[in-house]
Amino acid sequence: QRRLEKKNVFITGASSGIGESTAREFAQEGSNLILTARRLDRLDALKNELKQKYNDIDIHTLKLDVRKKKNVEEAIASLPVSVKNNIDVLVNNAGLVVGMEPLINITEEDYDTMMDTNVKGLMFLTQAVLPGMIQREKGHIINVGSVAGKQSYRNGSIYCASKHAVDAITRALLYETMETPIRVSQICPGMVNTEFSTVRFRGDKEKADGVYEGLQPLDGQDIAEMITFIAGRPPHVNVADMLVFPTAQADARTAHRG
Ligand code: NDP
Ligand code: 8X3
Repeated sequence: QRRLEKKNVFITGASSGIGESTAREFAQEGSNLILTARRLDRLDALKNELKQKYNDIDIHTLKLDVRKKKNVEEAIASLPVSVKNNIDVLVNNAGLVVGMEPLINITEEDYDTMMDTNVKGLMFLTQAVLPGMIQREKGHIINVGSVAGKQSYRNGSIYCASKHAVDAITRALLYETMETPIRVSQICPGMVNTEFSTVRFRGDKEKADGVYEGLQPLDGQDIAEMITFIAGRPPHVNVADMLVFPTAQADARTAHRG
């Protein structure tokens, strides 16, 4: 059964990593896509590639920095009515960590970047999309949390705080939507080899590669397959929370390296 066919799927952070792979997986399922991120050129390249492969799906790309409520509202308002009034799945994926240092060294700018993207952005998107879902009596919000939302670790204070917030928001939304048919899910990955660590180490690719040395990390597609699995369950089934590690990982900071 192709439950995701013709569904309108809105993805934040679709220009790279998990979000980009998630776009590919939904496209394969026949879903229409609304792809958003700050790097529009990448989204357009992805759109062209997917349109060639699957010519019967609709794809919209939008330049969207999720940190500002105004941007989120304007981006959604710019979509055709038939799309903006029919978002079936929202994947709140955009997120990042900058730096790996003790709390006492974290700058206000880095704090704002992480919290505004990972927490405020997720809130703004949810506020923009959930009311319509409730009205239409259908919809699914899938939040990309992290093992860092289950566990804090040294030099990860604010990123962990932001992902604990995603965990808390997801759990609160379960109560706030339980009288409705709307599903709210969270997926919490461990190590996924994307641009994530390069961003964390401010562009230092060597340091980033070191994170995954000696083990096989997950890749974007591994998580994307989980996301389409979550979205593809029948309407009475909600995967509320899913923690996914590489086989060699046991917690946020414990892994076997061969
Ligand atoms: P990537 O760096 O590869 O992708 C991050 C995406 O977020 C990019 O598409 C980026 O797009 C987007 N993004 C960043 N800031 C903004 C912003 N202000 N507005 C809109 N989009 C933004 O990393 P991942 O794919 O790994 O990360 C995706 C999610 O997965 C994040 O929420 C991350 O915290 C989470 N995660 C990642 C793990 C990992 O090990 N990789 C593990 C657990 C969770 P652009 O720069 O074009 O705006
Ligand atoms: C990313 C996973 O462990 O690097 O969210 O924080 S971790």
